[in-house]
Amino acid sequence: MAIDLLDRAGRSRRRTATVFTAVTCTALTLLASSCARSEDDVAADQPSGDASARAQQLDEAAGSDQTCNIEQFGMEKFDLQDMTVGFSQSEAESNPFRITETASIEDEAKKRGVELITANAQSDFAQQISDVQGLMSQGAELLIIAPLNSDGWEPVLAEAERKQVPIVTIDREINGNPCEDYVTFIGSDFVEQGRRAADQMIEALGGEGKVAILLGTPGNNVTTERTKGFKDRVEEKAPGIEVVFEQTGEFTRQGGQSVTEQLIQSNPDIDGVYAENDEMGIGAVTALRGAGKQPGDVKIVTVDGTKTAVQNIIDGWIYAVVESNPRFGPLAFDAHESFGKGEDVPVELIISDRVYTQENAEEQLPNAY
Ligand code: GYE
Repeated sequence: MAIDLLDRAGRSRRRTATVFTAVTCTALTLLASSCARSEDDVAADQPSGDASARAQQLDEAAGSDQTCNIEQFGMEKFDLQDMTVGFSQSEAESNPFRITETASIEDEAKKRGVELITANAQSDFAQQISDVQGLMSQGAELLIIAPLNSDGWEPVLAEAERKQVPIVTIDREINGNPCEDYVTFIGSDFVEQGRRAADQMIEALGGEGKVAILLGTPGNNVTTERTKGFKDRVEEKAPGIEVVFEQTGEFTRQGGQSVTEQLIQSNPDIDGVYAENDEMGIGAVTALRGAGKQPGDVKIVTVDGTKTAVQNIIDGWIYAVVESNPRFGPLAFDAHESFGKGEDVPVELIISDRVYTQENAEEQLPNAY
């Protein structure tokens, strides 16, 4: 069954203040009228830890109103079932976000009986460009790309256009023109993730203190937007909090650890650490432990929702984790399927994420990855 991704195109999409009031529904019941429920309802009536509780849910109030269909794109309709799909993964699979994302794409292809070929660029952007070109020359007729960087895709976009290969990008954006260079982007609202991380930090510190930011890798919209959301919210809501240190930990555990070791040297009185992903936050915990700190001495807020990070909330080392759900398989294949049928696909499909806190970490741990 194709999910009508596109019902939502006709709806007004005013962004809501918090995801708790946003209308969400599971990928499997996407846009059926019965799915207009709040995240609270979903959390309340689904046993935690089941597959539907873990599935990505669209935030129907978010995203742009623009849609794309195959006629506008200048292609003939196709049946997803007959196509070979190429998937390009950006980063090494030491990060659970990447492991879960790849598994979700592979599982969905298997479930639907669609042929899939894959490549992993191991965090090397030149490699990713040649990976995607390689996927096309191996016969990929549709692409799902998890981009490492947002800029620099021109050679791939030109070739995809020439070969008429539609692109769906997941988790980070490719800078280009929707419905010309790519069909749709599926991912989180990263500015909102930054704001929600700031809300947790403000609460943890009672609105006062010195904070460090462990930035993600430069060159992608995720890092830029998670930083912007955090800083804007702190400035607006908690002038007593000062960001005194910012450095990239490259989205890796080792990077987060070594940057935090430097931080402890230069700012021994640091009160809070905002790590732009869980792996860096876990690295920060190792550094703080090594410096003789106790759980809770420095308030740590992170983004992703890995099992290790949520366990660290239970253990008292991490204050809160804003989720970034990497289970893209169902929505990515739905998008290609709807597009192939000639339906209107929104050029942005924004998912809603939960927040793990001290109150819910134990109960919600089965939903972490
Ligand atoms: O949060 C992080 C990964 O692009 C949303 O990249 C993704 C981010 C994710 O390295 O763990």
